[in-house]
Amino acid sequence: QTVIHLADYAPVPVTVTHVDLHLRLDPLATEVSARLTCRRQGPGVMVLNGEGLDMVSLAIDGVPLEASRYMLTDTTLTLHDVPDAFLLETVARIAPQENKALEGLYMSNGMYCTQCEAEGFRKITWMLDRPDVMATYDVEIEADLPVLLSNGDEVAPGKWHDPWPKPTYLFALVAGNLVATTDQFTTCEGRAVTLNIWVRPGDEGRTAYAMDALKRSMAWDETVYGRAYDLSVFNIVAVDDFNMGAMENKGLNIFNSKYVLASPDTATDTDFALIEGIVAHEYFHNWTGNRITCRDWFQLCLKEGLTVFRDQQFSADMRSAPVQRIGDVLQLRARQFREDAGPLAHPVRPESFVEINNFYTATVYEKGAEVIGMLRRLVGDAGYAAGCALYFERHDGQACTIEDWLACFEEATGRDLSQFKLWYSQAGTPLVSVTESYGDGTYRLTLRQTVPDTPGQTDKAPMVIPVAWGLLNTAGDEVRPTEVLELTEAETTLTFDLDARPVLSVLRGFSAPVRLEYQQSDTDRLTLLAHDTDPFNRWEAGRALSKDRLLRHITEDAPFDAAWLDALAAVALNDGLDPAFRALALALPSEDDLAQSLHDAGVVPDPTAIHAARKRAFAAVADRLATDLPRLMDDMATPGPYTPEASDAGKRALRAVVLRLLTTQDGGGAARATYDGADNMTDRMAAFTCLLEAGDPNVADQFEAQWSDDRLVMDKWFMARVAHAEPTRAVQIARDLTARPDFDANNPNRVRSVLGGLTAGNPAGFHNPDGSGYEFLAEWLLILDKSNPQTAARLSTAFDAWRRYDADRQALISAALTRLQGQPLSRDLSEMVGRILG
Ligand code: HT7
Ligand code: ZN
Repeated sequence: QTVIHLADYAPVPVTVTHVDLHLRLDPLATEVSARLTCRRQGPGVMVLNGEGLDMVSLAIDGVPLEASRYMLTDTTLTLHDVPDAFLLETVARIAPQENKALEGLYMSNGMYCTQCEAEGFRKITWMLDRPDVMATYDVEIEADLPVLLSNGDEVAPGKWHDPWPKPTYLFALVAGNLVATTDQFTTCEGRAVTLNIWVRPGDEGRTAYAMDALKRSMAWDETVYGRAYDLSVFNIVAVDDFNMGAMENKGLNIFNSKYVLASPDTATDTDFALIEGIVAHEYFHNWTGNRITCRDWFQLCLKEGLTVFRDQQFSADMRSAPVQRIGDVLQLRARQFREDAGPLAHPVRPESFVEINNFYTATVYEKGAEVIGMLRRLVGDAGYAAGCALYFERHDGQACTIEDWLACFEEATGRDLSQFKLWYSQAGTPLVSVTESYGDGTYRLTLRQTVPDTPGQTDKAPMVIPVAWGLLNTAGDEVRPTEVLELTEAETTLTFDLDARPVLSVLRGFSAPVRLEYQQSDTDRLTLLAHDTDPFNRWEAGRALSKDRLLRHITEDAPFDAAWLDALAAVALNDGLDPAFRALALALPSEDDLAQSLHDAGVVPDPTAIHAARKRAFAAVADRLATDLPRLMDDMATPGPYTPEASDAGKRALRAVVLRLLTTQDGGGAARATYDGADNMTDRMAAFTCLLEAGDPNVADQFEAQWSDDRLVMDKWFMARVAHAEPTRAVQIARDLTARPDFDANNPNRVRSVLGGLTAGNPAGFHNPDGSGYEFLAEWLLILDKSNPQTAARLSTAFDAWRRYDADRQALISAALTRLQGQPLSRDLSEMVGRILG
């Protein structure tokens, strides 16, 4: 395995400034003619990337190249003795129909499409396939298909010109029988832009929400970041077979159809929110990623962390900011903290990799976004705006590094960011311990930070941690509003004169991606839950109380205490609070969160016991609220036609939690009534999952009979069947589902529904002590790896927390991974298995 190191970066000796492509499309014999305008910029030979290409011809400046002047391997084309400036002409032949890895040029439902990030362009033609080579493009597509799309502006049918220099990873091509929903947007610079969303015929009724989200994103980026769109057309295409969520190709975004298509009948509120966020994310890349790109793949967080931060800001502005923040933190803790705590931990800017596709991670994306949020907190809103403005002005059209980004903030604000930069290089979630004392009118608050060891990294230096905090009195009134303490040393103590012992609200708004070690009393937590002025910490206090109860009751089957149940009930019934917030407060910590917390406390988690304790806790909450539940269901009704607006979605979210509570009491009566009466997919799915858990014998067939023709809805069905199965039956159900004719192993959405439904959706089922879950996953990883290594490698992360568990489970997982290692694996999966095993 070749390991690539950040330290080895060197610019190319010969670069490409313009790419002229002509593609004659054919499922098994597509011909790709490329004319590359090349220019020497330093000493050395020119090595182009090319993989799985059949060479038809090769010429320089119109003269066929003699064999002695080049060398062709499976992955490279090396040219010797090239002039200082020349035209390189190649013709390659490829077979898109046989490409099941969904990288390069491939076919999905008869349509041609591309995915070039990170290194897919080399599967289309020979080129310097790296982000620091930026070229303008002319593309001509020949195919007997009605819609032929590429980047930039269409200059003639099937002919496209992209005037903005871009790296190969932003190249895209789509050809197929597609229909468009079209709209217009006029930028603040007066440019008229045609907006198209291209879908398969029949799906055009489901594009309105994505179009609306696109127009709002364009307006928001102009208002908040001063960034306007720069071409006359912006195309989005929906594709069914896609490895990730979406791709920001210049002027031609390609989306997993799951993140474009939505109607009230087929998509849930969560789907609508995801569509809004992902449409915004890909659009925002036009500036953070496309106009200013990454020098090399180690700088991935430069575009991804920043763009996630921007899409989170956008969603917070479109919806409830506190609810958005709580959701973002839940995601961060579930995915990134888990990653940071295990064998796959790596810095936000990794220093080496074998396969870059394995580093599109929660650390690069979500922790990368948190780092931007901390930077903004440290330099202030005005400093952040000034730093961004300088970045856009100075680096437009360039391929940049984290150093370039930080230098803009240092210059714009005069602040030294050298210690802050450690956030990019030190892996692991810092632990901040909080201790406090009060006596003789003095309050003393001490914060200590440690950064845990992670693979390849020990003895880490203290980081800059912005800790937002405030104080309440025991009656719940705020006595000190929010201040930000910049923790830069291993330990810091603050002292204040106060008349009475305060209640501390610390890490308000989750001001830094750290774990807190803080033994706060129940009384203080109850005060914060009832009164904190910081909505995030209000929720956090309730979560800490719930988690504490659950952790205690995993090993002891005692009644849950009334104070906690009363506090949850008070939030649930508080009509002054946003229903979405109430729903979040009532949702108990996840099974995986509890397993990690037990592990952190030195206790070996038992997934079966965790599942049972969570069920008991849920039943206890339901008992406490029993008389109120039917009224709450009625109060949260959303009369009138469905709208995906956050206010209605919040009510439906609370109804869904209430329905789950009611189901523990009535065995599914209310869920059945909701299912039968539902006029939207959000309510229907909420009821469906309750009925599956209640063991309703008919609902799975009933759902299937109604929706079997709808692939996206059926993905939900596949996932719910596994995630909401009784844990001892989950593996068998998953196995049976993979044997169905409509289980398509080449469709990543379907595969993720079943395998993710088990590994993430049903941890007690996946960790069945007989090891059947591990066997099942390993079998499928091996199958998938043959056709789609990227998806296989991603799914293998389900094994990453294996060292948390008991010796028997560890032995079973390690045996499954070792067996995998003994097989011929892709670079993607073998790197992952090796890192997970450690
Ligand atoms: N920049 C994209 C990341 C990406 C990707 C997307 C689809 C398929 C394969 C991919 N490999 C990498 C998505 C984004 O962050 O916006
Ligand atoms: Zn992105």
